[in-house]
Amino acid sequence: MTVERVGVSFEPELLEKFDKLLESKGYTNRSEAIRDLVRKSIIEAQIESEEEQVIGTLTIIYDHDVGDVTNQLQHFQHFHLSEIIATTHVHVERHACLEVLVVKGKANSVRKLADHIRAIKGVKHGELVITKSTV
Ligand code: NI
Repeated sequence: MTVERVGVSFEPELLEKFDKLLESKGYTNRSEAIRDLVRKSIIEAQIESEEEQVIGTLTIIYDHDVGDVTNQLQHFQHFHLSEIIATTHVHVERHACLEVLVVKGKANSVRKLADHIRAIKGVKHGELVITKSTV
């Protein structure tokens, strides 16, 4: 892979703060840190687009004793085979379950799917993280 070198100017105070941040995050060189920040910005902009193909996780907490929540979640997942590609279930407490769903598809479909799952009675909380495998 070829690379191009670019020069970036910083005010000394800003550079000092940036270097401290990099040290605390375990970066050993500025270039890798700046590349990661650029990738993050590009991905954030891309996943704003509704048509963009994305991959991610939906982490939910639910109470399996509330109504029909377990059946509804199972049914929903079997109905969305191509978008929900893997799940992990953890029994957290006596009544609380955590489930991580690996999701993929168009950004707007994945967001709608997450909204529907959050809206199921018994699902207390759902956090969607979407990203892309390539920039
Ligand atoms: Ni459970």
